[in-house]
Amino acid sequence: MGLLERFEDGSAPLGVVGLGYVGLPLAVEMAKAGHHVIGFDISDEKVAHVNAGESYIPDVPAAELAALVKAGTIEATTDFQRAREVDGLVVCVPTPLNRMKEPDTSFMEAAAHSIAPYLHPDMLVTLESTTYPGTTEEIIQPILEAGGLKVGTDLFLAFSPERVDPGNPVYQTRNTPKVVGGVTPRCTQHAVAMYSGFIDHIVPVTSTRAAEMTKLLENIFRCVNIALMNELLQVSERMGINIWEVVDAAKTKPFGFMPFYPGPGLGGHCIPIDPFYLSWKAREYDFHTEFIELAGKVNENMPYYVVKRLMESLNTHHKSLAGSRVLLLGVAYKADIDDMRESPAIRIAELMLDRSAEVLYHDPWVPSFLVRGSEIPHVELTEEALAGVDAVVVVTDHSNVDYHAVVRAAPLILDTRNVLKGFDGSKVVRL
Ligand code: SAJ
Repeated sequence: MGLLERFEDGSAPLGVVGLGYVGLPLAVEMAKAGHHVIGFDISDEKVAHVNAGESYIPDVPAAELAALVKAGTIEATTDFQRAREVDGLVVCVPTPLNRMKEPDTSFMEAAAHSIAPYLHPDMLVTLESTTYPGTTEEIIQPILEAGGLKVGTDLFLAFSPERVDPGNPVYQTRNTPKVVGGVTPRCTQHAVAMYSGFIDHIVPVTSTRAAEMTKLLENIFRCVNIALMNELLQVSERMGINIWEVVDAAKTKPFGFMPFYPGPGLGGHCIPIDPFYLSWKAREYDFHTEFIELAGKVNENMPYYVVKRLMESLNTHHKSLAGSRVLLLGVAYKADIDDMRESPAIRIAELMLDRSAEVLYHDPWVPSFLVRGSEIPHVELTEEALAGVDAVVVVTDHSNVDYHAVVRAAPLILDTRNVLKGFDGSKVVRL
């Protein structure tokens, strides 16, 4: 039976390289559809957790994983030689930026080198890591073909961007449409056949580059629009206009508008990073993606703007930032999650420390907040603690916080998220 048929009837053993917030949910969906799944990771700890049926990804219920492991449909290993046992292999490894804000493709390359020796004829490999157009064919394909297999004839290769939104209560791996683009039409055909077995809606495009660019468009769209709101926030503040009221009014337009909101800066492992994958590659084509660069500049400036507004607010209380005790309320990169990656709270804390403020924090999701290697003291939101600071800065608007208590007890609150909408009065300052 051919590979297409083995994908379609679920008999094809599948593999996932990288058992993180993308890879583990994907492996579970593959197994729930009946495929035998081998999860590959370089982390002994992750492999041990999976084989013990212990989920370390909130979107993967432990009971579900344990049942699949017990049934023998999912197993994990650090032994990449076992890649020879699968017919389809999906690579889901990180694509960060290096210190120079340039793409770091080392994780993808390492994954490709780890599996290349064990590829066999009639096999599909797909890459899901967010990256610049050209990565699949310029970097991954040569590594996979080094052993003599030829993409498009005896090996199939495609790109399919991950669209995992951790914690999203509506959209998970199975019901989020999946874009796939192959090196050749037959590669696309095989990728569509594999993903169709465990994802409801597949969206084929004509090339790997189109698929790579699709993901970048999705996230650059957010980055640029957030930067636009951060710029409009600043001009509105100068004009004495409440931008939050304006956005709420604008979003009553039932067509042709999508609300974004200003904030303290851009956090997370996608939005602040993905755009720079494109702007870096564009230079190879003598093209400067000025929108992206400008958006990056505006967003990167927001922590400085927040500290400026804090200093101005303290001044109205005849206080200087130097020597003040400031409580950061909510430090995760967005509400109701525990992820600190690229959180603007980190930069805000650094800037405050540089200006000799005493920094404290409270975040029900984040038990430890390290800034330049030092622990920022965590305080409980007691009336005494709130009355004992000179200012509170709401950096992230977690829902499980008693904002009424904060407004009652704190002498001054700078709200960077408009979570105190409706709380008026001199001590609440809206960004
Ligand atoms: N932010 C704003 N203003 C906004 C929206 C977000 O300042 O109007 C800030 C957030 O506080 C955060 C950063 O931008 O610091 C990124 O927020 P995000 O809402 O874009 O959330 P992410 O980073 O978790 O983005 C992910 C992305 N998902 C994938 O890449 C698969 C993104 O494409 C999703 O659209 C987004 O989740 C989502 O909608 O939740």
